[in-house]
Amino acid sequence: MAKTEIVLHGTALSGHAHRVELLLRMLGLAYRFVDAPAGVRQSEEFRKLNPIGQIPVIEDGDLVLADSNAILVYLAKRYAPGSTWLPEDAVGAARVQRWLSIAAGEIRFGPGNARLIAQFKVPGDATACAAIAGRVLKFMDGHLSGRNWLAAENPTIADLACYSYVAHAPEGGVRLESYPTLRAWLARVEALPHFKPMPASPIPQVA
Ligand SMILES: N[C@@H](CCC(=O)N[C@@H](CS)C(=O)NCC(=O)O)C(=O)O
Repeated sequence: MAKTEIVLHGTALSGHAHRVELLLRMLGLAYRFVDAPAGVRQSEEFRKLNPIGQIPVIEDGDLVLADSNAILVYLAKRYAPGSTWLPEDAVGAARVQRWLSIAAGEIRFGPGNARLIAQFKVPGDATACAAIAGRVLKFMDGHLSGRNWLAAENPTIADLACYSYVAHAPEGGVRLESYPTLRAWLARVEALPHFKPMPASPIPQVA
């Protein structure tokens, strides 16, 4: 267990921070959430934690670590070594890594950015994001056919990394109705012990 309370810098509506909070909770680790909205992220103090100004960042004793997927890997290896959250064997680890890359790639630039454009007025090409979202969600729906989890027979950090921006895709105008297998997987993640939802964003896009 953690010797000290882990500090998580994030915001309530950041899916990148949400995935970290999910693993902290599921591993039963003591943590303190520190809100870091845009104004804070631009401060000199925050830039000492992460020079590129992004959340999430964790502080764990002397360690300062940024990047949601890097943090998931760290927490799993540091606090749950040998557990099923992150397999040790070559193929198992590579399967998880593949989905961490999809979370940071197609999911972020598809449903993730579609939500940023719709909810937070971040400039971007909503049509291009919707196209990326459609491709990756269709792929995930097919991949999950006959499987319960993305990368293994059990939940791994891959499922947590991919969950938040897929679950909140409708907030970016990306519908999930045509992906029943994907929606069943979302429900399985939500049924995991200690799951906590990310709050809904304020502007409805899809009824
Ligand atoms: N690769 C990073 C991306 C994190 C990210 O994009 N965070 C957003 C909030 S969800 C952020 O801090 N944006 C502010 C910025 O990029 O300046 C990760 O996985 O943690």
